[in-house]
Amino acid sequence: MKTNLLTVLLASGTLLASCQSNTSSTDSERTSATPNDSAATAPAVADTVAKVGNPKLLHTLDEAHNTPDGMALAPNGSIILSVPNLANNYYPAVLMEMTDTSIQPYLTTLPPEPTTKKAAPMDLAFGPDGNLYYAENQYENSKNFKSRLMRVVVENGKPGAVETVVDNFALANAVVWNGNKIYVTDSQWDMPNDNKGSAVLVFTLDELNKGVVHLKPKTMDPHVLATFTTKVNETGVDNGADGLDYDSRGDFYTGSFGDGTMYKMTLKPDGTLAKKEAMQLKGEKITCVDGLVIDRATDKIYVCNSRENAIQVINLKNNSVTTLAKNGDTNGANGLLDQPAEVLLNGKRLYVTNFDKPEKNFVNTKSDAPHTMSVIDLQ
Ligand SMILES: [Ca+2]
Ligand SMILES: [Ca+2]
Ligand SMILES: [Ca+2]
Repeated sequence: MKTNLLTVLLASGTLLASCQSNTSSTDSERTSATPNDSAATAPAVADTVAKVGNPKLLHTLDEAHNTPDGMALAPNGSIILSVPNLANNYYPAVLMEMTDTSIQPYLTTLPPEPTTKKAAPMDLAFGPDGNLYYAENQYENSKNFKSRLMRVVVENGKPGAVETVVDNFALANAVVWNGNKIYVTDSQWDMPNDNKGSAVLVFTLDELNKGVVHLKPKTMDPHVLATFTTKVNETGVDNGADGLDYDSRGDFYTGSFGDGTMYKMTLKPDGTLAKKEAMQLKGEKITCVDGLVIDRATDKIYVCNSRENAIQVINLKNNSVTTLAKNGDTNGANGLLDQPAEVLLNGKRLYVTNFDKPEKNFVNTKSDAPHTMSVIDLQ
């Protein structure tokens, strides 16, 4: 009898819509004091059944942590998570520390950029000096090259002072350390003759320790390793180079958020660029590249396809593309993908942040509660 009733309820669009309406108004009341509250403006969305793969719920975040983005594996085995709160920046950006069973504040005093008065941490990584570095996306606050690379000084495992190490990025996004060099993508490194530009830049730890590096916007600054031009499609997004990592041979890979092109960068022994090439991939199409991570044991790239609400895998042995997980237009409940932004691999467990801040023509159509982290256990 109960089963029958449940079936009737689930099968009834009217009853289901009524349930959603109740949920939505409850959220509105709860968060009425928060301007631009995504939970208040977006009705709850019916979960769609996972189409591909089996993402599971890891953590649910409250409205004060509405837009999780970057992740870094800490020396103690926990994961540091950046929460820029770009979907609802009424709440200040923070860093969280999480394990598989806990999530708590790590650093809630990120210094605002002086002109935008916001902090905006994206990807982050621990350096060889033990400090934590994070890239900023101030682009949504200012198009005038206000983003920075920041260093959280870590002492005895605890975060301390936060200082600027590089400024004048447009939209600093992903970071990765290889040896004593940090590589950073700027998804909006426009040039005088290219307003669809983006770049990968590189800095040595020694240089960062000598004082703040001031980039020269709209130039081929000496720190620029490679530049890219986005082919703007029906999404209208001109953001370029986004996720970044290197494979077992030390070759670097990035991809364009706006058009989905994957690029391979081969370096000379002195670290300068030998070759930049658009990858010729086969199999499933990648339409948008957000965060990515490379498993250097298998040389597979795990790519967040933000537009398609999917995690895709590029096998670098034959450049084939398969889809690991994909969902429809969800709100993220039960761990279903809700516009994945970044992936982190720890053993055979793939951690996924659900950014949930859609652009035009994205599968995900609404920023909505719950705000979530997912995991996918690899075979
Ligand atoms: Ca641009
Ligand atoms: Ca959501
Ligand atoms: Ca959503």
